[in-house]
Amino acid sequence: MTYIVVFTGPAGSGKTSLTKSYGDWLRSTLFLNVCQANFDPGAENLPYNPCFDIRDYFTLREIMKQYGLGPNGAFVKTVQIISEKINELMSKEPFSRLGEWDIIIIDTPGQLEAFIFQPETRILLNKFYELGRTVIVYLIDSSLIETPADAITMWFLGILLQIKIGLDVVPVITKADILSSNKREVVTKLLSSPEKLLEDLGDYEGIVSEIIPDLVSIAVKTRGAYRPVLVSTNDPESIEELHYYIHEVACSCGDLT
Ligand SMILES: Nc1nc2c(ncn2[C@@H]2O[C@H](COP(=O)(O)OP(=O)(O)OP(=O)(O)O)[C@@H](O)[C@H]2O)c(=O)[nH]1
Ligand SMILES: [Mg+2]
Repeated sequence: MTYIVVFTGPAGSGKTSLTKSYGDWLRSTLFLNVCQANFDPGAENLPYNPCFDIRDYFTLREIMKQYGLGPNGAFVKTVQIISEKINELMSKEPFSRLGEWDIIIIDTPGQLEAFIFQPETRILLNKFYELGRTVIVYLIDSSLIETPADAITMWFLGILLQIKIGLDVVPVITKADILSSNKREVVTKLLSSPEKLLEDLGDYEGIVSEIIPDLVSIAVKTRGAYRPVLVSTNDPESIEELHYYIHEVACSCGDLT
């Protein structure tokens, strides 16, 4: 069965870079038949050679022009168009001949908030589930995490994604190479024992001070059995770790803790 790995995450979290480096690693190390598929109609330059490119059908710029929309409105429109054309798109390579591919990596658009809040996103992601053994990875950008409160907020974006699409999402920290040891501790706590973040949250005033412990307890409840995986595109060992993590999740075999 073909594996489908979908990289999602906020703008600039490293989806495209990871699509490239994970795909390259799978080819050079495991000699797998890998397809890197671009679903971002706004992408300008891709560092990989896509086997599917949504820009062959339409681009963000074309939609802006055609519908007289700004970039965000056009982006919302592109998600709608993808869902309307879903059957047509899935009848094309690589989806039409899945058996030829060991793994398809899906690079998604940068505007996660638009992507999450579009009901059509659910249609697209569920389609992947129908086609293959699918893992949706939510990338948490190290560079956006300065404090424990930042870590909790990033976690919640992932929870929102899960709620909206109704599917499990696996968190992974990106850009591990730029983490100082303090920040590494914060992100590791976030994924392994979020309750410990409470000790480091510091003083908050008013309603926030009451909400934060509740948010942390939801993070504890929703953490699941995921182990902290920190990747860096220039560190093959971390890419290998990511791969075995994805494999375990896809097979639901092995202990993820
Ligand atoms: N230091 C470091 N930088 C990285 C890493 N991965 C990505 N970047 C940088 O982060 C920036 C954004 O990377 P992209 O791969 O374009 O991120 P993206 O999520 O595809 O971005 P959008 O599609 O625009 O949302 C680029 O400048 C990358 O070079 C990493 O592992 N380490
Ligand atoms: Mg990208």
